[in-house]
Amino acid sequence: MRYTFRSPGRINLIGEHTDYNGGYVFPAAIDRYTYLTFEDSDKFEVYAKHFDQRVGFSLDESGVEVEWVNYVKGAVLYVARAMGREIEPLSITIDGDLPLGAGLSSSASLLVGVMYGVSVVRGAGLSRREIAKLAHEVENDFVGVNCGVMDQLAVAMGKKDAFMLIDTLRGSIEYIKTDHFPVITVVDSGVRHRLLSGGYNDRRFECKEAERIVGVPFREMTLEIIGAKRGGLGEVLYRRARHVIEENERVLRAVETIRARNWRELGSLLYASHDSLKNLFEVSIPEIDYIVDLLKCIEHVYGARIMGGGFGGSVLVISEKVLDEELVWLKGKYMDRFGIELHGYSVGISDGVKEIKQI
Ligand code: GAF
Repeated sequence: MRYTFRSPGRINLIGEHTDYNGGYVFPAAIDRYTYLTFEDSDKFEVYAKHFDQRVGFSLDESGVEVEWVNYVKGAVLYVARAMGREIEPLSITIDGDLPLGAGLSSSASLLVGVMYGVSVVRGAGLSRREIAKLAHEVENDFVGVNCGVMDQLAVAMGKKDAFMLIDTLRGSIEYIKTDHFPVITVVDSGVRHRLLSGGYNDRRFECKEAERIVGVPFREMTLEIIGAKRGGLGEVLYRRARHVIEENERVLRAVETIRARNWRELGSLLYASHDSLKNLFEVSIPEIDYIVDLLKCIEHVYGARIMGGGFGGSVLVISEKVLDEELVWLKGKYMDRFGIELHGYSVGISDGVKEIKQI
């Protein structure tokens, strides 16, 4: 038997660097996918069309030299562990149209896709939430990327035409429908971020430090509380804490603007989030700031901001109309300034991981 699954990427409308601080995030799965095919085999092996690489692996605890294979190996290993027994070998083929390293969670898409596929094909019967949780564990403990849980939840539990208001403290998810939502465009800066080597782990550490010094968890912090501790925190940690507090508030306001279909107001929140990620959390880069500044000049753009972990990746844009000649203009300006090819494409909101074929 041959089974095929598709696992989406994700966008995050607003709520950045809040998921590992017990805060709110507001992601959605998108119609850019990793496709995974599973077949019985006499050994575990994976072929990735992106890299034209075929690698065999065993299900021991050791890491593999080829970095991307660790995602696959870790995913299979953790499902086998959850089942509490050995599983029959599989040959896995990976393909897709989800750009890698562009801030659209290609790694969570791969992890969740492999886990969901193995779970179905080998009868583990894991729920989507269990898969998201296990995928998060693989990324943290097996691959060694200290990310939060937003991406795995979005990829595993996304629903067509709905954003997900996730409270990472309680683990609750509320689906907010997107009828008449503006056009969503992803503008890829072409600058590749790497969570492992980037400043992401530094930010996590700084947030922990801020919490320790203030003495209350982020969700109980207010601007007054951190203002009173500003001396102890120092300017850098004060800025980090202020971003997290205000970003959580922005997520909740964003939900209200969607309910009221107030797209200008939602756009302002996106711009405010960008300013905060640039000036307070300091995870933006000049290339991305340039793109956001140019987008501000386009009348029918409601808002834009850097998306994901930062230090590269993509800009999320919401606009009244599809960006067309505006993208050509952006591309030209960006090439002149940085000598980098820019790519922009509109995305739709999709279901989470699912099986698409069995032959
Ligand atoms: C990356 C991480 F994987 C997420 O968990 C989240 O922290 C995000 O950066 C920042 O909001 O995508």
